Amino acid sequence: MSPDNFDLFADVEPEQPPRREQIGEQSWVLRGFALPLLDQLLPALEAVLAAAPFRQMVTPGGFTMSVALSSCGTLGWTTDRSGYRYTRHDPQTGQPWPAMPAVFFELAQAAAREAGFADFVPDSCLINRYAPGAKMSLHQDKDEGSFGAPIVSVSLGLPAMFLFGGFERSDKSQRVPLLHGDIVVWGGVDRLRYHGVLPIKQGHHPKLGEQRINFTFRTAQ
Ligand code: MD3
Ligand code: FE
Repeated sequence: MSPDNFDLFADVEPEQPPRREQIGEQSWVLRGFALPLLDQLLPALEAVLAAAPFRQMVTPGGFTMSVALSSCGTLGWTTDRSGYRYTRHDPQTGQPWPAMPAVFFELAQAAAREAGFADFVPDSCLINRYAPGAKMSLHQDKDEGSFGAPIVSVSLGLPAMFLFGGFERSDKSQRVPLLHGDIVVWGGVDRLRYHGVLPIKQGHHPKLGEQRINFTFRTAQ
């Protein structure tokens, strides 16, 4: 009997699943990457929301989005009957969007680096709030001034099924479950792929309650 036969686990899965999953040529899921900073992220989020509360916005087509939005950073994404755009001021308060908390910026930059994008400098963080039933239909993100920078997305609270499509709306999409603390980084050739979120299922998250919150960091300008 060779010593190899004593390696009982030679052909089974390792105990820990890979922490970094590739979902596209230049797209990565970093499982649990936000968890070490959670106790700093949540108070910073509360402070942003005190100045710029969640609100539901209307699309150019006249539909009220099921997802409620806020923003921080120099530029915030907004929509109304006249179109989608980035603004320097919160249209609801007339005030500049709250500054991006340093811990948000550091986390987004570290995640981008982990996925191979050095020196990501986001100037915008869109904050999406999904109650159970809320969804985001397949779309492309193309309101940004340049597509050279990646996008970093942080998932908190209730789980979501993310849809990662192709370059045409009709292309088949892959389903990627996103859990509390997961970060996804998209860039390069994947930057203009269609994507969306299936309706969030009812549930209770011990830290976030009955909601999913997603931060989307972008270089908008
Ligand atoms: C994939 N938000 O706000 S994460 C959005 O979970 C948005 O709230 C979703 O799509 C959410 O626009 C998905 C972000 C995301 C952003 C840009 C992408 C995923 C992307 C660009 C290309 C491919
Ligand atoms: Fe998007």
